Amino acid sequence: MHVLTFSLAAAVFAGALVGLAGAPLARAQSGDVAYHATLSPLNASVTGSEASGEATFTINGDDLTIHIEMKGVPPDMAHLQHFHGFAEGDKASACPTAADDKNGDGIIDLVETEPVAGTTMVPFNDNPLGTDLLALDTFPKADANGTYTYETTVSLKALEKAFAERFPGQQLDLDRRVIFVHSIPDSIELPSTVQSLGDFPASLTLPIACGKIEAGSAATPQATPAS
Ligand SMILES: [Cu+2]
Repeated sequence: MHVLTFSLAAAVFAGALVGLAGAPLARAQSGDVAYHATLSPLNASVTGSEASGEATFTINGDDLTIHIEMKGVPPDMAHLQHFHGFAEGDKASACPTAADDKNGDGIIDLVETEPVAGTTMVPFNDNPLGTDLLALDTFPKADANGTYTYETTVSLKALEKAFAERFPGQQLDLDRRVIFVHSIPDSIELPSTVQSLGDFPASLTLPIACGKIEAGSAATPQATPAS
C-alpha cells in the first residue's frame, strides 16, 4: 500500500500543478505518472459485462511502478494482461474496433487484433521481465465483483534490457503500445471461428478490454464543481 499511496499522492500533486499553472507539466519528473491508459471494453457481448479500467506507469529513479485497476471483468478468475506492440519498425499500435472483426463473427479475437495492435510483448503479471505470457496463474485474479487491482514495481533498466533482448532494435516506447486485458471463463462457449494462439484456448486469449498508452498522467477533470 505504501507505493500506492505514493503514486496517488504524486498524481494529486501533478494534478494540482496543472491546475495552478494552467499548463501541462513540461516534462515527467521523478515520481510523476509518466504514462497512463484508459481501458475500454472489447467483446462485451460475449462476457455480458463492460470491462474497463485505468493503468498508470510511474517512474521514480530506476523504479517503474505499473498500476492497473479493472472493473467489470469476469469474476473469480485470473486475467491475462500485457502490452502489445509492433516488433518491427516504429508503427504505433491502436486498439481494435468492430472493423477489425475480419471474419464477421461479431467477436474480435486475438489474431484479429494483430494487424492494428501488433504482438504480445510484456506481461503485467508477477514477473514482467519474464516470458510467461500465457501462464494464467501468474496474473491477477478478479474478485467476486469482477474487480482487481494490480501493482508491481520493476527496475526500468532491467525491463529495457529484457525487452531489447526479445525485440531487437525496439525500445519500450510505451506511448506507441496498447494494453490488453484478456480471458473469459471456459464455460462460455465461443464459436469455432474465434482464433487463438497455437493450442491455447480462445477463452484464455480473448481480449476483453484495451487502452492506448499515452504520455503523461490521466486527464484531470476540467469542470469545476457547481457552486
Ligand atoms: Cu495481451
